[in-house]
Amino acid sequence: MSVLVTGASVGFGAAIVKRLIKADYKVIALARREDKLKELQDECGINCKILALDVKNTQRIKDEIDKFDENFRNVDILVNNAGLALGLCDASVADIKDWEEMIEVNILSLVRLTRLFLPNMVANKNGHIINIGSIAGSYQYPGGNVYGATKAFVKQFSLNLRADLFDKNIRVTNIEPGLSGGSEFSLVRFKGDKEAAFRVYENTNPLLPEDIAEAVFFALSQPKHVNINRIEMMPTTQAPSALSVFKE
Ligand code: 8X3
Repeated sequence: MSVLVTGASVGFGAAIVKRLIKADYKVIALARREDKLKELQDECGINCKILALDVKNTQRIKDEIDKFDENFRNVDILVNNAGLALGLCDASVADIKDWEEMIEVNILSLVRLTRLFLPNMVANKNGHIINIGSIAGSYQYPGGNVYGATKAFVKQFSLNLRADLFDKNIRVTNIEPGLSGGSEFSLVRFKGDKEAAFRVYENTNPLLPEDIAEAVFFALSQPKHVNINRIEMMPTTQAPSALSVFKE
């Protein structure tokens, strides 16, 4: 039995890997950057196996994991953490390529991986799928357009999975963080613009990757008869804003 964590090289993913290693899980850390994964493996030891592949390469991921030894190849916990936001532009000027990439990673790769690993969980009558969603899936904000919509998909997909899996001993949890520092999220969103990324967190006290990792561990460590459907979490200093009204 093992856990597969996607997007594991830095940020939430790396923190989730470390938290689960600490709790004695066997963890497969998947990401594109092998050098970062090697650092993670050095820190985590033999209970961590690394796999340097793009999360879009879903069939290859499954094929490589099938070749792992029996401690790792039987994935019964899938943490779909890989995802990204690209741009914060008004919908009328946003780059369509950014929209397509977010749909590709946040939706298509997530559903493909889930579909590939579910049959084994069903056969074993045991499993847990943890999706990393976002508050952007519930609360709209200017420029959030397609990013928020992908996270709304992940939220509803998680709930609908439960409708198919409640009688198969497979749990599904969607974790929905708000403003989160300590990751490359904003650097990626602003295409490497460090100043713009810095300004998002300047003088704030955001969630940290360790907070999200703790929520993952909380969902996993509940008694077997308890399914945590959703965890919506924000920094204490963040709140949804009032409705906007444009006055001419
Ligand atoms: C990250 C939270 O508020 O930046 O998904 O969209 S937010």
